[in-house]
Amino acid sequence: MEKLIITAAICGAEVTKENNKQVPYTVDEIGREAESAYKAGASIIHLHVREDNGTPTQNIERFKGCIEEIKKKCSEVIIQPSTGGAVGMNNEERLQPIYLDPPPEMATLDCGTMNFGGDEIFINTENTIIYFAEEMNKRNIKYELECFDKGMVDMVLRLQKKGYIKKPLHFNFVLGVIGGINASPRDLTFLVESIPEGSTYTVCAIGRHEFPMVSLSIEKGGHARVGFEDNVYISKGVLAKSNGELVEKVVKIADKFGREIASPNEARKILSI
Ligand code: KMH
Ligand code: ZN
Repeated sequence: MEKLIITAAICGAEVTKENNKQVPYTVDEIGREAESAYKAGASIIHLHVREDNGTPTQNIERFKGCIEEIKKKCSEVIIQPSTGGAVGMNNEERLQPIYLDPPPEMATLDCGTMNFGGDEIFINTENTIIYFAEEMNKRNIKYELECFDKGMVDMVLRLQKKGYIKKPLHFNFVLGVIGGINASPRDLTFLVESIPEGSTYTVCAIGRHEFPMVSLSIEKGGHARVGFEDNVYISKGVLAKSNGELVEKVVKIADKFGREIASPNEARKILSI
């Protein structure tokens, strides 16, 4: 089977130090967590950034500072800024990291509107998705297609046929968000069977679902994403000491299934970056 690409979502926009005091906010903390994940085997860092007090931001200068810090510590790692940001941010605010110079190699592209727990709505209209895709196309940025539900996969396929979204397609199936598809083997199989041949996919799942769903993806030939954004526990009731510890656990699972771990350059090849 293809080597395994591990993505570490080290920070997120929703999780806080109250959930796990190791959740990084400052530039130094972001650098520390990225390095721990990279050293453990991650080839992609999915990056959100925060103000020092933990407030999520998409500020381009903050991204620049964090990316410089990560590059100092792990120069070869692929950095994938979020264009999802946090619920409630507007499109221009969210898109800021794609205007970095040089542009990032990758960025996320969220593929549909959804409930996001409580009264929250994560808004990604069809026109927003087209606009984000076209802005990324101009800059040759590889999008990771964030699909929280099956209808979002269908949206990607429709926009690919219309020429807005370019192949080869790389999906991230996000399982278990309240308002999205469940984290179950049946649901993951449904998603995997819905994407065209020649596509790649990674899987992440919220909380206790993280390791069972990532294991299933590894077994099926997909890739794996873990990190504090999705889950702060290494096992039931035990907080993870770092993102690196979560990545180490994935490496052990991969070994059981005979999957070798892709370096960042190998990941670039697999993803056609
Ligand atoms: N924070 C969520 C509202 C992404 O990074 O593109 C959106 C999110 C997806 O995390
Ligand atoms: Zn994210």
